[in-house]
Amino acid sequence: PVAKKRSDYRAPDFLIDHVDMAFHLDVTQTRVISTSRFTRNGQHQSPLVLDGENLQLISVTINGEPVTDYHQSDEHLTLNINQNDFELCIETRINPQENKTLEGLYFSGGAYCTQCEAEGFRKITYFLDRPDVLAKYDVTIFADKTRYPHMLSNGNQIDKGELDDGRHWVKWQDPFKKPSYLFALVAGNFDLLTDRFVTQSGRSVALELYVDKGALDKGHHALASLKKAMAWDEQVFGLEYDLDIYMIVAVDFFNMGAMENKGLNVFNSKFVLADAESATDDDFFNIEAVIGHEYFHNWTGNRVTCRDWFQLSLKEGLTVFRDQQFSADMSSPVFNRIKNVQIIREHQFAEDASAMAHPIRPEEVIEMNNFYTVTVYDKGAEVIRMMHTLLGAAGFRQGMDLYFSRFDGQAVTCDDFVQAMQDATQVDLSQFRRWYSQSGTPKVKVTDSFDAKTGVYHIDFTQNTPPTADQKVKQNLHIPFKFELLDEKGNSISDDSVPELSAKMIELTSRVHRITVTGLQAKPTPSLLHDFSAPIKVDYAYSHQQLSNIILYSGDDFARWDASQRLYSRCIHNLAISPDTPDDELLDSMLQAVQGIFDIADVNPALAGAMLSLPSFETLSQQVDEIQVEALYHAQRSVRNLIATTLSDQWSTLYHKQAVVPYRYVADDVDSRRLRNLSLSYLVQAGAPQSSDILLAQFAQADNMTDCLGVLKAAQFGELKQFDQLMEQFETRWRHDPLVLDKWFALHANMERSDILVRLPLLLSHDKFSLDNPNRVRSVLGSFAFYNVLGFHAVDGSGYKFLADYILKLNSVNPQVAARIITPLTQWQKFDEKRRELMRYQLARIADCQDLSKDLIEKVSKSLN
Ligand code: DPP
Ligand code: ZN
Repeated sequence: PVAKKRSDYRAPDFLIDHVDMAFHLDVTQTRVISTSRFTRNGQHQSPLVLDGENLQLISVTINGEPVTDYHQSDEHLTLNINQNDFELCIETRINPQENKTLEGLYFSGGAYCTQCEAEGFRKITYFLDRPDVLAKYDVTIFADKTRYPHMLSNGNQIDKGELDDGRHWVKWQDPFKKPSYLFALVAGNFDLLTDRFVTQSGRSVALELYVDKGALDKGHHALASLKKAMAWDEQVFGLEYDLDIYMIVAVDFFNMGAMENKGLNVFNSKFVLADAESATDDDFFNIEAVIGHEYFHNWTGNRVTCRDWFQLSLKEGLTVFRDQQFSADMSSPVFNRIKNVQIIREHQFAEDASAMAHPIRPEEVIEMNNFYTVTVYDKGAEVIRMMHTLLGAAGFRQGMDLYFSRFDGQAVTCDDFVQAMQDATQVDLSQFRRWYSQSGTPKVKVTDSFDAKTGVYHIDFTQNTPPTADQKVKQNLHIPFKFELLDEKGNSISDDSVPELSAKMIELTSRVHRITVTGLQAKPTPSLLHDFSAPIKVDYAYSHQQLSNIILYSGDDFARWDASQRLYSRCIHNLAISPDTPDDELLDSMLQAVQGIFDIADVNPALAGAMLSLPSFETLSQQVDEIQVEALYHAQRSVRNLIATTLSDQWSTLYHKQAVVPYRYVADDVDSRRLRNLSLSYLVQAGAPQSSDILLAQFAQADNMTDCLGVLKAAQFGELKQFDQLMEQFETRWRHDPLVLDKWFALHANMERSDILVRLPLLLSHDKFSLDNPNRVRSVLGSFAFYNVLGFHAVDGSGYKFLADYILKLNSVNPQVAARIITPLTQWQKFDEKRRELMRYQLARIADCQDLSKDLIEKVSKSLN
């Protein structure tokens, strides 16, 4: 396969302004008749080249006349046409039941549904399947009335009827022009939850949530979240919903989280269904976030869409930023910010360090599905956030308003977005644009010096972006860097003659930036990168004491958390390097800091919950040049053990302080449950007296999944003998609930036990395991490969081989999911030589496979380069 390049963009040769589609649904033989009005775009004689894959072509007519002069290949249908305006009617046949890729039209648990982003529409009919061809759609669906009472598509239902043979039909019309990737069709027999939302201008919108039969009670949180999102977008961005109906359908078989099809979102049921018993606080949180995300796409994605797929971050980075702001407003801002940053540090930095490194606007793509990445999404959101920081909330809003007034109804580029931000505010973003074209994790090295005699303090910020696999030469970036200087009492130092100090922000643009402050009594403590104001790494040689000061006194809660993480990281890396000669002074100051955090728990439980958690193995990995797996893993455990045992009384107090109240998903209770389960896990790890009684009591009494899963995780991590028995009980109780069973599978796959590679095959032969179901695959193989450190990285390579074996099986079932779970193998660069070789060996094995999907070819070949 050949890569497409961003620089090769050409406007389409033809445009389509209207499509009329008829679907005669049949499990193996669905007929699709699409009639489109085409116009030639510009002066040229080029043929019409339509995209299409896995389609059985039945007939083609132009302006009602049958056509036989066409050329068909695996990916295209080419027609020589003289007319400039014409109507093309194409009938194709497709097989939804055989479609395990879950792209195009497929079957999920007895219902038909579609997934067209990025390039799935071409598996439904021959079309100009590219986001810059915007058309109006009329869609008529025919199917058996008893089995498929609900038949949905985008827009408004305008007609319906019945046929003599037991089938019925429904006609939908979408008044908005849209690209084919936003097309959706669903047919099935669902339970339906309805509600209304009245917009700020007084229009009443019908809200409809379609779920599996019997799951109605689990839909309320999703629907409430939708209403919150609709109100929030009006308040914060002045954006109102534009159709009379908004539908969401939950399905069990879905490659992604959810899809923002115009007026008809299709969701992975994981991001819809929740009740106290079966869903955790995190599930409730994620549902609200994803419902918000897809809703916000209605403006940032649907009304203004992408010109080509290289511009994906135009809609995704912006919409992730919007959903992050929404979540922050709905719960704890600092906790949310920490979550966002953890994703960047665990996964995005790892992507930058791998062969898959790419800028948020990629330059070259073989399979577009491979670019729905943490870089495009999450770093993309950080880039939007930096603009928000540079322009201020009001300036950002002006930029958004201009963006919509300029581009509503169009397919545009990232440059268009930045230009609107710049034109609305007159802030010069020319250097800032490099964030779109430059890949990699920038580093800012901070050094300082203080002259006690003169009271003069210099602090230098030096930026540098190390080369990445895709790009050797890097330029200086425009980096908003928030910070403050603390005096020895912990007060923020102000000095009107130093504008960066008053603004608490430096805009780094050149390689080195120096600030000088005079008249100081003592060397200050720089508290750096407040609120993670840029997606970068910061290097400064903090003393232990300085870190403790920041934890206690910084005005920025994010910085306080970050300092706690630095202190833990330092202890862990130290111990990993010299396990036999621990730095007692360092460990003492860390333990003292933790003592202090217990006090924070009373006033800011959300912050304390985050501060009492150690950095993950993935985060720690990004802090070193070469990962020493066992040493790092055991050092992390030892430090945790030290905190658990030394402070076991405090953990016990913290545990018992958390009142057990009937489950509600509200911020205070969520924070309290987090502290309770964190304490439980430390108590169990310390083997504290009564800890297993406490644990068993919590398991027996919990009225909610958060506390129940808290027990299982603590028992798993603490390697309690009761673990297996609890898991058995859990399985018996939840076998019928696929989403809960996924948690059970994941807990097994995460177990750091020497016999994990004996247990995994048992899991995969479990009667509820299926390679066809992406959630199940992710919960077993994904959890193992991403999070089972010792198992996956077993020195004999057995973990790598195990993953590779399953990737090869998955290749022919669902390439998109296969290409996602291969990610940990592609990140071999930072491991020791032996592991690098073993990982590359498995990649080479995969590369040798016949019939490898484009998705895997792209990732494997890049990784082996
Ligand atoms: N459904 C995916 C998302 O919303 C792709 N658009 O991010
Ligand atoms: Zn999205």
